[in-house]
Amino acid sequence: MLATPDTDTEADPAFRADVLAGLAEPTPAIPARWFYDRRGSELFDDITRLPSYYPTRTETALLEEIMSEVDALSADNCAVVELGSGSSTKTPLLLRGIQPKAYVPVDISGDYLRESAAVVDKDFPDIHVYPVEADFTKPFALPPEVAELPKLGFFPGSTIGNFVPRSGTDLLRHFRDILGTGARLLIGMDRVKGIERLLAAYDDPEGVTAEFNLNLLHRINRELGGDIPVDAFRHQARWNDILSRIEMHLVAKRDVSFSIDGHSFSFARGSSIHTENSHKYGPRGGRVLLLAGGWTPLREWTDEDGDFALILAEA
Ligand code: AVJ
Repeated sequence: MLATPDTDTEADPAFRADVLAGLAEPTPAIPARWFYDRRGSELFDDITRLPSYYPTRTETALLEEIMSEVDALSADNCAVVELGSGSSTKTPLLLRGIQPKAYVPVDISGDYLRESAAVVDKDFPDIHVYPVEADFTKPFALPPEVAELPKLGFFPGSTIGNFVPRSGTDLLRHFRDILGTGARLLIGMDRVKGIERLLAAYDDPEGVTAEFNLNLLHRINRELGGDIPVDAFRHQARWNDILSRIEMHLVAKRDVSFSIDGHSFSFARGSSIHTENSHKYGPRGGRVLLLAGGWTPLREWTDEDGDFALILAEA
């Protein structure tokens, strides 16, 4: 008998399907969620520390500033459910500020999940930690231990901006279904601002965002057996005004052909692969999005310059 193949080295079938289907579209595009392999997650951490990438530090400072107000508006002994916990530094701020009874980090990456759960468990001995390994965009169950506790969803980072409004409202409704009527949600949204600052945040002079974007092609080569000549593509950030979003693209510097797992693709010079949307909301637009998703805004905070908003809403 032959030994069974080593499944650890097999690519995620969903990644393969998204790449092959996305590149064959008339407007080639790959969903932004595939940026985050180990290298991509490291590069994103580097992005959050760049001088031109204002969102992370603005949101973190804002969260610190408003914590006592959030605490006053939150139920005692609640369960904080963090949607996509990643390697967040914002979590301890919230936990220290409102002292919940339980913390439920939800993340698709088991590694990150165990890491953040262990850190919280050690630093907050009074908080029960119930990690859930799940894709927060798909149905999942909350641990039965938190069933009776009031829920506070936490969705920072402006991750909602990655979703086109139609799927963004679907996602908010999905959160409502999971957290239940009466739950609260603290959500971060990046605001519309001057185009120069937006473009600089997504095309830093250090070239980290370019590397983050191009890493997707390396990942395809690594995991899906592609032979993409990565140096034939360059990073581009565009402001799409009518749709109020930053788009990231990988633009072909020359005519280029490659194959992925037996499938052939050709890109003419100047054509692109659309790799990310990052929607920016004005005050009204952000609240309408929440309302359409089944959440009533209760309070909204921004930093002095109005660069970033945190909104507390109720289901
Ligand atoms: C993690 C989705 C909030 O859109 O600003 C940063 C990802 N992409 N630089 C964002 C990202 C390029 C980021 N989010």
